[in-house]
Amino acid sequence: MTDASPDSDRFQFALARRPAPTFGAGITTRSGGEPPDFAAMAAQHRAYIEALERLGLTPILLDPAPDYPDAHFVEDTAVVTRDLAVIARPGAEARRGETETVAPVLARYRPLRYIEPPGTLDGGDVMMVGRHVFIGESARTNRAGAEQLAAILREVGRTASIVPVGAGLHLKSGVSHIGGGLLLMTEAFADAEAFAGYDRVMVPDAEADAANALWINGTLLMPAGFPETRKRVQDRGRPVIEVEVGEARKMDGGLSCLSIRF
Ligand code: CIR
Repeated sequence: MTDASPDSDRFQFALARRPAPTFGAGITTRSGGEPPDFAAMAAQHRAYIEALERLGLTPILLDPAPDYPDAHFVEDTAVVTRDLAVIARPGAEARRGETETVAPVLARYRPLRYIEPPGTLDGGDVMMVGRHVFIGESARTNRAGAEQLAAILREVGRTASIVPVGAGLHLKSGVSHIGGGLLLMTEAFADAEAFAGYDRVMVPDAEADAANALWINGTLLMPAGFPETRKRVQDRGRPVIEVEVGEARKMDGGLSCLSIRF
């Protein structure tokens, strides 16, 4: 197990992007059920930003990008640490242009580095636990992208390891750090070698979407509607705030995807 000091847990800013009315044209593996509803998405996004503000974060809001219907899932476009911002190279080609409006904004806060071809990397695959960074090798993040990020992070004194993501879109679709080295995870990651030795809270199969949660300044921001998971994390002493992200879930997104905390 690696150092789980709270280094990665105190945040000042949240970079986010208002959703565009085209959001329902984004990439999704879900089918059937209620179609995406823009008014509901906009309201849920507003409530999400308000929750981040309640947790002490100052929002930095980007304009909607109607030509990129997934662009409000801004987490995938960059990885930000105390020392630098790494502009990602999203694995879905249709999303690559999203970084162009993110980079100049992050450049005001951090020196920039870039993931270069043939590397691909989505921020949703990057989970920080203290000074250690887990990088998911997934359908979106390839080995070259993961290795580039690991090398950049090593330059600024972090350690990194690459974790195969066999289930779900991104690493953080199935596992989240919820403070003090405690991980919240689905059964799909229960036997992952990378997490052996880490204390964990298991998410029941029926609540798998609850695994994407955000530990922010001493409070766990959780998606609404997962009572068993909520109880399990509260039993481990984590204060919880819930927000409704049902519209983002229709598009394979969750809580973490909607912002970059730094
Ligand atoms: C996509 O497929 O790229 C978007 N519809 C969802 C991205 C979710 N992002 C995340 O989990 N970090």
